[in-house]
Amino acid sequence: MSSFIRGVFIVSLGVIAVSVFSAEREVVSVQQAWVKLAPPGAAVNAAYMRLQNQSPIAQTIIAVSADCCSQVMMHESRLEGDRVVMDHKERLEIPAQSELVLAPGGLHLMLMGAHKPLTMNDKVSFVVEFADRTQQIIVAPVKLAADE
Ligand SMILES: [Cu+2]
Repeated sequence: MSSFIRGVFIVSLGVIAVSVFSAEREVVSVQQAWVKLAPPGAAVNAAYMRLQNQSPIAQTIIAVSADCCSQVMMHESRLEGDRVVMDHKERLEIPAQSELVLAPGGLHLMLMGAHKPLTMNDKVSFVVEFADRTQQIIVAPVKLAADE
């Protein structure tokens, strides 16, 4: 009898653990997420998307990871003279009831250390971590260009 009770206890703990890990948020909605196909031999890929914050408080992304790659960094491209340089960003803030656009020439996610080269129509699954410790999963296809 006691082992039966223990079994029930373990099962209910499992349910709690699952619900904590899938703390899915609907606070930020993501549109037009895509990963740019890189030329053969390129070491990195960039990812772009529109992040819409429907909540009355700012949402801050503090880390991103992806299943394809060993590291994802948050970058911002800018022109320095006639060349493009990229600044590393520690966090990306999406203002309250506003949106943050990651697009070519500006903010982007930089995918580094691909386990294998990304090819057309691959799906990259990102885990985005917010400052409030919640996470959101974003799936983005590999394409040559953004949809119009
Ligand atoms: Cu970059």
